[in-house]
Amino acid sequence: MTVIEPSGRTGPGWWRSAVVYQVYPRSFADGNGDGVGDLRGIRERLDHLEWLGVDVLWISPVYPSPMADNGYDVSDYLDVDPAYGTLAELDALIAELHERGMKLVMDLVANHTSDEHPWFVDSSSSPESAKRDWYWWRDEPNNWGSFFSGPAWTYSEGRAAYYLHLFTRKQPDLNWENPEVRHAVYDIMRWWLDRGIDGFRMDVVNLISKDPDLPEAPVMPGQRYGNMRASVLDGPRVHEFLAEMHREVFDRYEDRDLLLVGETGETTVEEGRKYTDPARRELDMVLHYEHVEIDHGTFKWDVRPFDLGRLRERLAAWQTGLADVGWNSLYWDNHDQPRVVSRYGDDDRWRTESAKLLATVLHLQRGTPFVYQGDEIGMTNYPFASIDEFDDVEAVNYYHEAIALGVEPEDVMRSLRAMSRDNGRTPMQWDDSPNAGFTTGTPWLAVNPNHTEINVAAQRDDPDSVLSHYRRLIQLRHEDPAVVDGDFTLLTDSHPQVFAFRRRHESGQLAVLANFSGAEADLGELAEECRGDLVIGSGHGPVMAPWESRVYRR
Ligand code: TEU
Repeated sequence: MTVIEPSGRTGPGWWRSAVVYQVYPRSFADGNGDGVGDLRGIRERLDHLEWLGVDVLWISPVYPSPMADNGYDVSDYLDVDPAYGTLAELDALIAELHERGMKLVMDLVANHTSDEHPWFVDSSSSPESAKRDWYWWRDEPNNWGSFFSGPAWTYSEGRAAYYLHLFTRKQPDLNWENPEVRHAVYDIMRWWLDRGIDGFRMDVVNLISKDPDLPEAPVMPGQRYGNMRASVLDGPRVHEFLAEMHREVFDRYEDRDLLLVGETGETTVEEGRKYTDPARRELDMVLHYEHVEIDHGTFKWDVRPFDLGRLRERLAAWQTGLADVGWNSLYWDNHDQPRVVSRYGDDDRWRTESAKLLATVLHLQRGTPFVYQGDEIGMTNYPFASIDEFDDVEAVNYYHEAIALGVEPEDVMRSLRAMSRDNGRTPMQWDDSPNAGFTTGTPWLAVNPNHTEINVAAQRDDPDSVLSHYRRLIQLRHEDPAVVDGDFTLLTDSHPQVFAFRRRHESGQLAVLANFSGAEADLGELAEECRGDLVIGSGHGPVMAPWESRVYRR
């Protein structure tokens, strides 16, 4: 085991004291008035990010794409889609970020390409294609279902065979068993690093290794297709592939402070330790899902009530599981999640309080926090009234599949309202003007009507705003070594309302107390923790107000 010490702002482990900000380019800021966010828009908003204090910007894909999945279907890895701008503008963004002391991390979608990528066009053209083994082809499909409803196989006329796609039919899965595929991906990665970017967020990287037999999968009650997870998640060669990627790519840039983040949906703590163990040289950190599936039943659309006990237990498991080896990423929201204030907080009466509380408990855990655009002002879910208001392929496909299976339309809508990814994709709310300052044109997805109240301009100069709170938390990470390196202990595993933990460090310790409820909470024995300086919060005494959060340092 290699322990990385100390966690300075540069050098090995620099990302331990860093905060990442995720931009979903389509919805962040529109610089040319066509209703779609773009690189110019991002560049015009860098003051906001610098003022907030974030260290790293991760942008969701801006590569040329038919946009079947909003850019997670890439048709050219070495360019920028005209909807977002040009390569020259991306170079300018890199330079401008570096001038401000920030880094740029790009999304790398390498589990699959677009079906319009030249590799797939070639592979599907004939069984004799030189790229015939670059994707997963079979004469007969197995019973797997796609993550986005429907079968995971589509027939290709040119090839007279079926190809595998774990997502939409426009996202064929690359065959990582083929070394030519792996080396083509490594070439792309080096090309971008040579251009000056500072790392990658690797999309669904724990799906790249499949059980090569592609065995039939169990069909769950009420489902039409087999659940392929056991054959594709954290597959047999995934660690080998990531170690190879590290050797072939990152080892060549050892003098640079890069960030290697893997999105590893539905992975376990045990696998997370392997992915992030510095001695194994795979990834710096993983984006796991357990804490954002607390309210899922048998599957994502089977929405269950929030359960504090489950959340606390899963977060603590990752904290303690990666305490002696590896490193956590910390996030609530991203472009695939509904807004956390609506989900685990209260987006009505206690909106500001619950947004601050959620920020506090996330940022003060051990790990690298990720702020998703709009988190910093407490953006909420959108009041969807009809299926026509949804854009996301996952939501639209699920709607049609569920209706065909006989689920009542109102039940489907209830699921979509709570869980749809479109909740996290509505335009960023900069001000109270008609399109929230996002665009001067017609926004591609509706702006949340609550932008008149929830927006950056309204919060920027208010010391009690959610925005000021985020800025304070980011500063605290930069200043307080206990936030970065302190250990983590849960202070209660049974309080029905309170999530409380301690971060102990040689420089002192922090106690974080959070009342996850709209009722007062009696701290009981936890009141002993209310000692030292109150660095976050304003409450006192053994009873916490609804959605109150406090942090003491001693
Ligand atoms: O997400 C991975 C992924 O598995 C999610 O789509 C997840 O299945 C879903 O949100 C929960 O049901 C990544 C990207 O972040 C996402 O935007 C892409 O759609 C997906 O991969 C395919 O590239």
